[in-house]
Amino acid sequence: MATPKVFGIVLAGGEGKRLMPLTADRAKPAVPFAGGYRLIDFALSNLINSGLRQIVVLTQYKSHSLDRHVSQTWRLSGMLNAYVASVPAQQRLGKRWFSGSADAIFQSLNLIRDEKPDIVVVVGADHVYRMDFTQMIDAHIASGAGVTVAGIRQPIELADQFGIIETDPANPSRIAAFHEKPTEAIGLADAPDQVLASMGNYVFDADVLMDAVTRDADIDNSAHDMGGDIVPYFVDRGEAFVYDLNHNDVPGATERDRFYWRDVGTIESFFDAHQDLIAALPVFNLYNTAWPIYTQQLNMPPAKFVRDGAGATGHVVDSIVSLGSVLSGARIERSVLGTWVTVESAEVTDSVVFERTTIGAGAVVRRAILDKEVVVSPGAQVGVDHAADRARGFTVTDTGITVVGKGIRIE
Ligand code: ADQ
Repeated sequence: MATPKVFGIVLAGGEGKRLMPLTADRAKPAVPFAGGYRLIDFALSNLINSGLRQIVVLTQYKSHSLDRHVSQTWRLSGMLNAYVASVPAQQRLGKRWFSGSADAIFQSLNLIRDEKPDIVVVVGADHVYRMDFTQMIDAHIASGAGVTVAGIRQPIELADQFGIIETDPANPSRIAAFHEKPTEAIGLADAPDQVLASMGNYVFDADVLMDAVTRDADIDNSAHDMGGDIVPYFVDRGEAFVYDLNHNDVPGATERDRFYWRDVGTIESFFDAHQDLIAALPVFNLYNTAWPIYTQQLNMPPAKFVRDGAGATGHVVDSIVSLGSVLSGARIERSVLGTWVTVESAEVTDSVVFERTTIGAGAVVRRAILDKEVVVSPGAQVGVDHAADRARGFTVTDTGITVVGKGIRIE
């Protein structure tokens, strides 16, 4: 095939229940991450860096801030027919919303037909990673697969969160069995404590994808789910192949983040993924200019670090501080601060703070996630006494992470 024409579909309609309260009024792909980014920026940056220029984002649940972010940030050139278009569920085929990710594609087939691509790349919208899809597309074309599923090794105890791939011993690229979120899994032959998980990223020949979701739409007892229904259909026919992320060579990757991939579906994983960003030699390096992660940085002044009113200096280490923030005598360690955050002479450790949150003098914030526009009053404490946090209605996870929802004022 000459250079194939590739179309991108980003599935961005999931609810993200396990990230509550951060998804109380935004879709999971719109959840802020790493200061000024949103989760969807990782998937979109990977597609753009891989050369795709026609991309649709299928949205459904609480899509307003996601839609606004995509339309404001991801404006490509109309002249070159280059676009990232956010497409809400529209009930084009009857009075029903998307009933699953495969149905979202089925209801959007007109978008594929309009572009007439050779290949369609379908990706999720809520993972932090770098990946060059051109390499996966090459592998897909070389194998002649119906679908190629991106895979990555994960600890076996996480098997129930993913689609689990068993490969054919005679041909390790071919998927012999696929179990969507199994309660029990068998470890890999060379690593019994690991499984090969689907990353939720797929490459299809366009006509094959269109046939599969159209066929699936007619099956009454189907959940119309990419992982639960479409992939198993190809596995049963012996036409599903896996592309292991370990074969992906991304420009500028470090030894540590070469094969980094994190599903940030839970508060714990969201919190841990932030900790992966902040070390001098981070587990995931945001500073790789050869494969940039894009977002929109509006016109904002630089972050500023000053003494507090009494002239005392602050201390900021192993942390990320975003544009527009002002820290006055603040003591910040192992934390990620979003844009326009102000911190007086308070202590903030092991925390994630979203945009426009203010933290007053003498306050203590430990192991907490503060959503946007939270006000921590002078002297107030968060993450210090979990019983008190729960009594105030905050979410406290089993591992002791306190989450404070958007706009809450803590006295
Ligand atoms: P999950 O992420 O649990 O597992 P799902 O909830 O379907 O599967 O979400 C996949 C993507 O589709 C997400 O980006 C979500 O936002 C989106 N999505 C879900 N429902 C949608 C709808 N109705 N309309 C539009 N978009 C929708 C999947 C795979 C597993 C794989 C994991 C990897 O099913 O096999 O292991 O991803 O995280």
